[in-house]
Amino acid sequence: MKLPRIPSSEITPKALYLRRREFLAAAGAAFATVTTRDLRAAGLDDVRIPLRVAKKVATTTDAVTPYSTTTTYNNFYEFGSTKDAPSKFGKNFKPKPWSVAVEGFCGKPGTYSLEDILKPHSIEERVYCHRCVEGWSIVVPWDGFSLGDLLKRFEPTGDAKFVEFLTIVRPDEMPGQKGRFTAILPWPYVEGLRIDEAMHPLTMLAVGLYGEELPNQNGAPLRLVVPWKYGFKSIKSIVKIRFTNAQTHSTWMKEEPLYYGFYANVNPLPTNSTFRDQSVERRLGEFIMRKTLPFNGYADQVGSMYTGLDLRRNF
Ligand SMILES: Nc1nc2c(c(=O)[nH]1)N[C@H]1C(S)=C(S)[C@@H](COP(=O)(O)O)O[C@H]1N2
Ligand SMILES: [Mo]
Repeated sequence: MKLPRIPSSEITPKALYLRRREFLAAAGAAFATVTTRDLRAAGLDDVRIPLRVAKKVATTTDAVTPYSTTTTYNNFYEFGSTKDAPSKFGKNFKPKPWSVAVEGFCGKPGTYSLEDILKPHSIEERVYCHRCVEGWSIVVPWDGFSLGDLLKRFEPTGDAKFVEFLTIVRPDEMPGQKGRFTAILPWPYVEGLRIDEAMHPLTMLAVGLYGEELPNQNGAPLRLVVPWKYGFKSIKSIVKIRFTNAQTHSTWMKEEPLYYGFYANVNPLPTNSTFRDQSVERRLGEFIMRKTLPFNGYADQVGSMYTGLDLRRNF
């Protein structure tokens, strides 16, 4: 596993260091060879592995949401449909080893290991507000890199008008995917972006949060973060990237087409789809509702991509 990281002995908080030592004593293993996977397999599922973050980018002055909230209040239906299901039932999921298949209109299709994908990119931390269509929001320091920089490496052709992303299907590790009656969505979870949205410098692929590797419940080992769109566009545990010439028919569009559209830009104005009020939101941990900002506060950077598009109809 070659995620860029500082040797854990140098920076690991003492409690974790001691727990690892216990584990190692029991396993009789050499310290340097222990991976997150080994630790999780040993039942130390609360281990938090630091990432080497090259650069921190301040994108908001809003207070950061506590780590404990971000990692226990989740939507990840593959593990169940309640907010605590992903952190409770995601523990057996194995995010490594991992590879991503790249398909469609590009010069370099193929299957890439996570290590291949990460190699040339340095990890930046960007604090982005994350707004769910359900009306809550959180402020998260995401660690990752520009999606556009990665996509360029695959040499998309002129026919690549959209980029599609698919989540892994692993019913044995994902209880929400198991069984006729409990499989709550059509799997795999699929999302898409227009190519210019995908190439926009604010769009990132996250491999961590709060300076640490992504926990399973937040989409390990690789998830999308699109700060001006509703949370559901930010697909987790990505195993496939496809360059297409047609707009993606995403999971939530299939599930509730009158409510979820392809664009799903954070849009406090009424749309043709608004069954619920999108004009306000509750920051988790706060009591007073906040006004939702157009494009989640990133209108200056991204608004021009939508000029001429009727966002009332294209919700
Ligand atoms: N594969 C997959 N990705 C997903 C989801 C999901 O159910 N499955 N839920 C989405 C929704 S609705 C939201 S709000 C965000 C939540 O991300 P978080 O739990 O890291 O805050 O993930 C999105 N990505
Ligand atoms: Mo969401």
